[in-house]
Amino acid sequence: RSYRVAVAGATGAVGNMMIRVLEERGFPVEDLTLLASSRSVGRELTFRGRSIPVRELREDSFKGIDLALFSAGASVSRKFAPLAARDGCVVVDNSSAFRMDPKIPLVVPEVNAHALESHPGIIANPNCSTIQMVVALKPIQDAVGIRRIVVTTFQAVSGTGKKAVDELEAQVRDLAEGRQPRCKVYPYPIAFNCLPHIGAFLDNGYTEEEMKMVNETRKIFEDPQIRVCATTVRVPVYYGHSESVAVETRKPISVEEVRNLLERAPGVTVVDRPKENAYPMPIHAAGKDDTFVGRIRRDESVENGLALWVVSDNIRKGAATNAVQIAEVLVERGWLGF
Ligand code: 2RA
Repeated sequence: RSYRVAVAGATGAVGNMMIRVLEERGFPVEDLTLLASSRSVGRELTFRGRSIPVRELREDSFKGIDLALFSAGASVSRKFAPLAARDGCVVVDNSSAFRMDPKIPLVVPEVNAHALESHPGIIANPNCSTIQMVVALKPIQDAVGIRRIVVTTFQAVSGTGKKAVDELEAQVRDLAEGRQPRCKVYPYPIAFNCLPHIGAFLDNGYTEEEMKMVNETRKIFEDPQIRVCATTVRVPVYYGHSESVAVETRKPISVEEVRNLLERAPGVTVVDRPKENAYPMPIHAAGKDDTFVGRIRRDESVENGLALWVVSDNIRKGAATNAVQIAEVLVERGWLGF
């Protein structure tokens, strides 16, 4: 059977990618409804060779819709996702609105698909930087348990949105031509710079993005004991987040065993031949759906320590592809109703 699908936030970077991924993966779409703010009404986007008009997102937009993929910001999700669910539409929400709600499953299909079974009509897509990390760490968590994670991220500007991609491009040109770089999206130039500042700073000295990695990891692994210290950094890369991940496992495991586990892990591609200059990089991960892991080595500074380098396309697996994969599991397991 096929389904009536809606994308809310269709004209954004992630919304656009959701449409492309639905098409690429041949999701059984009977009819696609594209929803966005009134500013975008009149635009048309292509799906399976047909132009589809963008309609204004309204309270009654989800009547008769089976599945809605949301990526329009937390405030829009908070307002419209419950209305969609009330109309019998299953929502996969890419915003942060419901991720920490105990009643709402927070899901990466390769890691905790089982959590989808009891969904209440709304399912939360985790933050991009969390998704790639838990995909890479899942085999290690299952094999020997994880006591502690120390992660530093190197996040692409596309995570902020199209305006940030345009700003980086403009700043590089400004600097190359001797002009002062224009800064509208970030407080400082991002070109040839690194900003240890993603999301608002909290009273504990961490940013919202860093606390997402702490809290979401614990929820997805269903393990509140895991200790996580995150530093999230914006870097002048267009697509693809990179992460330096140090892990303390509960039981010992060899680097060879870790590599073997990762080579067999769903959604993971191991690129780890450093002597041949073979390691994951955004330039290779962008445009793909896998999570790329390399630089696998022991962390000698602690007992049972491992260090990894993890790279993935933040718009695809970090957002759109993960959301569509959740929808695929719902269809495969007959969980699209609720
Ligand atoms: C970012 N993870 O990279 C956040 C939201 N996509 O900006």
